[in-house]
This record gives sequence, C-alpha cells and structure tokens, in this order.
Amino acid sequence: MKVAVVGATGLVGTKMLQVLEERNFPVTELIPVASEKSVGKEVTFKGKPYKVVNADTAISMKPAVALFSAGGSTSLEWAPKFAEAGITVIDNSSAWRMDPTKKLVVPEINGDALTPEDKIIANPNCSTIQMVLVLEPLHKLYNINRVVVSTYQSVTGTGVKAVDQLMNERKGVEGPKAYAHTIDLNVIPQIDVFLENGYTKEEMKMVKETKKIMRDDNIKVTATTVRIPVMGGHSESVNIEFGKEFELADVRKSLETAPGLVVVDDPANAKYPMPKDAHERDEVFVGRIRRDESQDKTLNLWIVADNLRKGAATNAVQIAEYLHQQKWIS
Ligand code: 11C
Repeated sequence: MKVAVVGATGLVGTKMLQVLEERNFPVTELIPVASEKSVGKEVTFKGKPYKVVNADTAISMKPAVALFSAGGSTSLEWAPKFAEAGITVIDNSSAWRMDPTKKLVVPEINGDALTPEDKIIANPNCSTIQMVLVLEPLHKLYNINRVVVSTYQSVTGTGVKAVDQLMNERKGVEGPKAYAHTIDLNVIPQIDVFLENGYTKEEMKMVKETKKIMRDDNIKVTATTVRIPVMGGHSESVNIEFGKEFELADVRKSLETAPGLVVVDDPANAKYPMPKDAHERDEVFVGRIRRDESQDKTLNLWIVADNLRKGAATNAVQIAEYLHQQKWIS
C-alpha cells in the first residue's frame, strides 16, 4: 500500500515512520511530505531512502492513506484536497477533531464508529488519548460523573524546538525559545493559548474530546495542564467520581484486562508509572490506584504514556491498521 506521511520530518512524523516500520504496516511505497524547505531531503524507511515531496506531488502519487502531522493550518488546507482525490486522511492536528461530521478515534474505544465513507479521520490530543483509555472500562462499570485531571506534560509535545530549548538551558547555551519562560528546573502551568474562560486550549481539548470519544456528553471533565522539564511521556493525576460504588480489586482487574493498558501499582516496592519507563512503549501505564477518602464513589489514579507514540503516532497507525483490516484501504 502507498502511504503518505505529511509532516514527515517533524517529531511526530518521524515517530510515525518508526511505528509504521515496527508494526510492519504493509507499506509498498512511502511518500514523505513536508514543507517546501524540506522538499528533496531524504528520509530512511525500512533501510531505503525516500525523497521528501510537496503535498501536490503526494496527491498525484495516489497513496491509499495519508497520516498528517503538520499542524492545524496544513490539515485544514490539505486534508480536504487529499480526501477529494480518494485518499483517506488520518489527521493528528486539532483541525477536524470537534467537527461533527468527522470521527475522533481511539481504536480500542470507538473504532467501531468508523465507516468506509470516513475520508478524514481525526486523531485525538495526546493527553486525552491516554486518559480515555483508562476512563472507558471504568465508565462501563461504574458510570463516571466527573473527572478532575492535572497533567505533567513532556516537552516533546511541543516539538523539536522545545526539546532543544530544554537541552540548551540544561547546558547553559543560548538558543531559540519555544516557551515564554525557562523550562529547565521550572514548571509552566500553560499549554497552548488561553481562552476567554481562563482555561487553555489544551485543557478544553481534554474536556471536549473526552466526551466525543467516549460518546457521552454527560461526563464532566475539568483540567489543569502543565508543562514540566521532562521527555519520554505525559503524566496525569486523575480523580474520578462515579455514579456507582466500586471495589478497588474490581477496578484493578478491569484495568488489567482493558486493551492497551498496563497496571504498574506496587507502592510497597516503589513501583508506579513514570515517563522514563513509558518512553518508546505503545501501552498506557496506570498506577497509584486508590480510593479518594474525602468522598464516596471516587477514585484517584496516575496515568503515564509516551505522548509521541500512543498519544500520536501509534494511535494514528492503529487507525490505519483498523481501516486495512476492514479492507477499506489497500
Ligand atoms: C502538548 N498535547 O503536549 C500537546 C501536543 O492537539 O495534538 C499536541 C497538540 C494536539 O503540547
């Protein structure tokens, strides 16, 4: 199958190539796409060099599927053009996520919502994906009323400029800044821009995307999203208020058997999820599972995942795998 990766030279695009290769997605020809300044550069896929092309050229090469991770404005402009040419787009930007005519998909949760007619499919925000994978099995059992989440997000979520900023600051070297503040030895309680309601866009993504993926507008979510000087993954402290009473042992069992999750929860031996362990893993890790003793029917837990993998590239490739299994792309 011919596969285009739009934004192939960025952090997520590079990870998409890696994940396509690792998972042995049936790529017969890779079409790496990037902005004009990268056209002509080479990327290596399965040991073979491929020349980066522009979006027009990519469309003329007729890939079956295009994985987009080149930012919202590129997606808004180009995803419809790819789709009109019969190319299925899986888009990692926020451009189409809340469009009621587009599906927002985490395959383990709502892959079944997809149809052959879906030509632009949205990949959710990284911090949302890892949270909903944990919420979904618990919602089925105990009916979630409300979620309070605080995030501790890796600089890789911002992109290569932020990784460089952190590393430069660590070495005491001047360089371009991705953030308005120093990130090394600091914590920045702002991810993306502020909206009129005082929340950031990242916080509101967690609120809105959760309801859409879990197909339940009654789940109340409130979020505080924070950037920390870490690479390897995003962490989340999550407080979940249920409609029904639960037993901790049953919660644990349901998370242990839920797709895509690994429970790491052995406090006596200092075992809990951490970004350094989640790095380069496709699973979402959950631990610190405990009752909220301040309130009935309420649980606290801690979730960590590699934001570039399950939070972005892996989820997008899993959507492509689903479409391929259904024989909707070939
Ligand atoms: C971050 N979650 O960590 C963001 C990155 O909507 O896909 C991904 C933004 C998005 O900064």
